[in-house]
Amino acid sequence: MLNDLKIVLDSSADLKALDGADISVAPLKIITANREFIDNDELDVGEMSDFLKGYSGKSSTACPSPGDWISNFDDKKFVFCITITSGLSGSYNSACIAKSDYEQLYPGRRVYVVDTLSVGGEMQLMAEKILELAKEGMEFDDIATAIEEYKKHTGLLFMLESMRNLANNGRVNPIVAKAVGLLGIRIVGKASDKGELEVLEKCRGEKKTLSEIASLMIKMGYSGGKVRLGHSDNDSAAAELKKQIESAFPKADIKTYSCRGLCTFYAEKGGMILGFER
Ligand code: X90
Repeated sequence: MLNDLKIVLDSSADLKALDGADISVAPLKIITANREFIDNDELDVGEMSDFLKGYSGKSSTACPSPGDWISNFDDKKFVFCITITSGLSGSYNSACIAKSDYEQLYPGRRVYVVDTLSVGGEMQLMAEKILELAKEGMEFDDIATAIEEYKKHTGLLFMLESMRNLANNGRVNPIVAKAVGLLGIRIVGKASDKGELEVLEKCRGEKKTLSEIASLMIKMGYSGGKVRLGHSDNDSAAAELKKQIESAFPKADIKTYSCRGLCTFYAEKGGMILGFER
């Protein structure tokens, strides 16, 4: 199984490598009037942010095409696609088309598409789980079943200081977004059961916001498992939150990282996105 296995994530997962697994990334794109950024290894995320800071025109994003997905399948017999929530993007749809094309073209090969109903770190947890089960020798169909079960035991919280790009691209209610920008408040939210953005709290100071996130995690069922914590140019907040979680759960497996292009575009400067087990 392991030798025949490919895990393909779209770039909203913020993953570049996974020890012991053959993974690839299908990039999303960030599009402006005069420049297009492909969210792959070549993208300089800092340079993109600087450009966007000085850019006031229209900007949007685009999900990978079915062809973008298939080109990452690498002729492998067993492929798992891990997509950003179908509630906010067409990526899942593209991956489903890629699956049916690939399976038709190469009888005997199998593709399973996981609609994570989430983004970022929660997607990483699913990739890690697939690898873990494959290493244990589990069969393809059983991994597919197990990952749907695992999905019920993971969650996603985020903190945003601006929702401008989310609102401009119709991914969140513009009235909610405006309040965040105008009042300088931070919002804390979660991925809803349908895989949409749900605002939970509005907070002022960063410190207060971080302890709010920590208590929301526990309320959602976190009890010391894995946390994959991404941030957009906010190393200090990520480190502080990690410290807070560790003080309650000294054995917690927490990794922090910088967001790639797609999440940087939507989470904007200061934003944090964390996936965790519950
Ligand atoms: O297909 C596309 O063009 C991509 C659209 C993606 C839109 C949402 C990205 C969200 C990134 C922001 C906070 C987390 C929200 C989570 C809700 C499930 C991160």
